[in-house]
Parts: sequence; structure tokens; C-alpha cells
Amino acid sequence: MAYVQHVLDKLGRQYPGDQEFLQAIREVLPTLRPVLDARYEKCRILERMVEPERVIAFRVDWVDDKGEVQVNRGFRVQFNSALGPYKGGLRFHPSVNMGLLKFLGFEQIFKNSLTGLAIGGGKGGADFDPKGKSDMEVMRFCQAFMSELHRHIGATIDVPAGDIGVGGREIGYMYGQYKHLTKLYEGVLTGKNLLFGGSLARTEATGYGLVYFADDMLKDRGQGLEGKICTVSGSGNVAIYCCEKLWQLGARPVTVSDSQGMIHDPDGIKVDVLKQVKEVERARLTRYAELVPGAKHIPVAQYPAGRNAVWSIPCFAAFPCATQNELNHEDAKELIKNGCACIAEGANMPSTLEAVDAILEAKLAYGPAKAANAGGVATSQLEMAQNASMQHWSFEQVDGQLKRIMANIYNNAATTAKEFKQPGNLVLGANIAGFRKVAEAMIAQGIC
Ligand code: NDP
Ligand code: 2IT
Repeated sequence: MAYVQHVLDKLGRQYPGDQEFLQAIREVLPTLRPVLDARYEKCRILERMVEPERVIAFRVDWVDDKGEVQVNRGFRVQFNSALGPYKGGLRFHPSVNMGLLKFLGFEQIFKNSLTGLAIGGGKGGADFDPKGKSDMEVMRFCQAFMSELHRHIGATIDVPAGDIGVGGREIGYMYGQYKHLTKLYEGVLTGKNLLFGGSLARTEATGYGLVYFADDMLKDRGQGLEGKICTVSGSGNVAIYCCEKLWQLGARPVTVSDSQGMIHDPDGIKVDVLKQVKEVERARLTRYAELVPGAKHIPVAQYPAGRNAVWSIPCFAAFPCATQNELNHEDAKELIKNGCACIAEGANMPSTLEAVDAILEAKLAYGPAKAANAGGVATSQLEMAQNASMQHWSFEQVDGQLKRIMANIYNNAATTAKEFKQPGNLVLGANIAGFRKVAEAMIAQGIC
């Protein structure tokens, strides 16, 4: 369709350096062709949807433990507020730049729409590297970051949360600084400590929701996870709770990884040891291999060139839970060759465009990120609801709602895929289902 091509070409010319953003756009826009009628084109809906409503970029000055001044860049992309206040995580990683956050913010719009909850899309972060920093350095950085960000956010304006490099500790320091500067004790961040407004099950939500989604997908195909070998990448928040839920459903996760290497533990990843290493000691995965005699640590230097060795371990289901583009075409082909039946994405855009094509062609049960990992942000919205109504719900209440939300997302994506004569193609189903609500809300709210 000429309209889609026109928008893709224009964006390619405008933002040639924003590789991940262009990749996300190239994945989504072509799948929307069946719904893009003259009305949408007249409203210039695509051009409006790919342009953030507002981007904020700022300097973050802070002082390290040696007394030296450090300077980082901070950002918040307020992408789309058609369905509700901007909502999305903050990423602290040296690779963060505006293009990366635009990809994440764009994906977030569709993901948040799919949850069925009233949340718009946003994303933010900084090129700060938390690795090797002391607790006090992290605190000073978080405070400096919030000294600027607080002007732009609020419980009904924009509600950030965690992402890579931002967990409960960072959210706590940022919450304290927000309160200090504004005097407001409100649900301006999610993923908070349970002592000051956090929700039970938010820590577990993305990983648990991911496995619920995979289970729903597989059940629809007459299959299940019970007794099955699974591979997981990453070893942070999403990966840990993905492993935990896999065990609970009778499956056996045998790998985890980080940016330096992977663990292969054929007996199954010991989640209590993983939590001790990652959440308590904040150590590397080599430590896991020290603590678990049967587990093997394979450093990245030993991976075959251009490959992620996690995906060469034969498995029934694979769960990429680390970062973008961590599963490429060769990885996908090897997974398929080894009999993998299911890929569910915990990370955002972990598969390259070529990998996605291969996975769809092989007709695997494939849960694309914006559907499969939406449990985290959905539970963030449940935290916002609890904060606004001054209530605390039980773990079972929140987990039960998470399960229902994931089932609804799966059904919505699967039904939409069928409606457009591509049964099983959840990429198309999720993109169209997410898009329609946002587009209609934007049109109903007029041009302003
Ligand atoms: P964490 O910071 O807790 O963990 C990130 C994990 O991924 C670490 O093991 C990290 O290894 C690894 N990783 C990060 N960058 C790279 C890289 N460039 N190469 C290899 N490994 C890498 O983050 P989360 O678990 O929260 O996030 C993981 C993914 O899930 C991200 O894509 C995030 O956007 C997505 N996500 C997170 C949600 C949440 O609620 N937290 C919700 C939905 C999606 P190392 O320590 O060596 O850097
Ligand atoms: O990518 C994501 O959905 C997140 N990092 C969670 C966002 C949120 O607001 O909970």
C-alpha cells in the first residue's frame, strides 16, 4: 500500500541513525495495511502515531565516590496519550539514546493499548551505567535524574517504572526525590517498595505474565509446558520470574544469560540461587556456576561468531528476556531445526526482522513482545489503581487479574489474526488490535 511505503520512506530519510526505531516501525506498519482505509489516511494517522507528542532531553550532573563530577544524558519520550497518561519504564544503560527510547516508546503505545487499560505510551532513561557503581553513587544519580524529570511527570500525567538497570532500589531513590521536590505522596512511579505504595506481584508480573501467555498460546494448539525443557536468556527481573513460573507450571528452564556469558544447567536453573546472585549479591553469572556444581558457564568469547549461544541449546520453548536483537535469523533457524515449538518474548523486540519472518513461516507458537510481556505494565496499572483508591490488594487478587489480562491479550490478538485471515499470526493480530483503539481515540479527540 502506497500510504505505508510513503511513511516508511519519509521516516527513513528523517531518522537514518535511529536503527531500532526504524526497525520497530518496519515491523508494525506493514502489518496494519488491511485496516488502513481512506479515513485513516485522511487523518494522517500513521504520521501522527510515529511522531512523539513530546520528547524531553536533559543533562544529569552528579558526583561520584571519588568526588569527581560526572555528566550523563537523561530523556523522557512522551509518545502518545490518546488512551491515558503516558506509561512506560526507565532504562539506565550506556546504550540509551533518543532513537532507542523512541523504539521502546513506540512499542509501548501498542502494548499498553492491548492491556485494555487506560494507559498511554512513554519511555525514558539515561546513558548511566549502574554496573560497578556503589549504592550511594546510584542514589546520587537517581536524585539528580529526578531533579529534572519531576517537572514533567505526575500520577495522572506520566508514570514511569523500571526497565533494564532500573529496579526497586532505583525506583525508591527516585520516589524519595520526587516527594522531596514536590511534597506529593502519590503514585507517580510504579514498581515501588511495598512499604510506600508498591503492589504485590509487580516484581513477578512480567515474567509470570510471559509464561501465562505462552501457556495460553500452547493450550490453544493442544500443547502445554508440563515436563518441557525451556531456554531463557537474560538474568534480570524478567528472566528470573519467567524461570520461577516455568517451574511452577512443571517445565524446566535450563539456561540464563547476561552480557558476559550464559549458564547451562541441564538439571534446571535453581531460582533461589539465581535470586541470591542477582538480587542480593548483584554479582555476575560466574558466581552461579561457583554455587551450582553441575552448571556450566560459557563466556561470550566462546559463542560462535554472530550468534547467541543460548539459542543453540535444544528446547521445546524459548524465552528471550534480555534485550533487543538478541535472537537473529541464524538463531531462529537453529531453534526451529532443533524442534522448538514456541517462542515468547519477555524482552522488547528481542528478535530481528529476519528472525520474525523465519519464525512465522515455520508456524511456531510465537508471542511477540508487545503482547507477551505486557503483564509488567498491566500490573503497573493495577498499582496505579491501588494508589489512587488507597487500597492494597492481596497477591492472589493481583496475580489473578494479571492472568485474566494475559488471557484477554492472547484472545484479542488471536481473534484479530483470524479476522484478517492470518490465523496464528499474533504479530499481525497484536499490531492491528493495539492500533485500532489508539487510532480511534486519536480521531475522536480531534486535531489539537
Ligand atoms: P534487568 O536490568 O533486570 O536485566 C537485564 C538482563 O538483560 C541482564 O541479565 C543483562 O545482563 C541482560 N542484558 C541487558 N543488556 C544486554 C545486552 N546488550 N546484551 C546482553 N545482555 C544484556 O532488566 P529487565 O529484566 O527488567 O528487562 C529485560 C528486558 O525485558 C528488556 O528488554 C526490557 O525492556 C524488557 N521488559 C521489562 C519489563 C519489566 O517490567 N522490567 C516489562 C516488559 C519488558 P547484564 O547485567 O550483563 O547487562
Ligand atoms: O517495557 C515495559 O513494558 C516496561 N519496562 C514496564 C513499564 C511499566 O510502566 O511498568
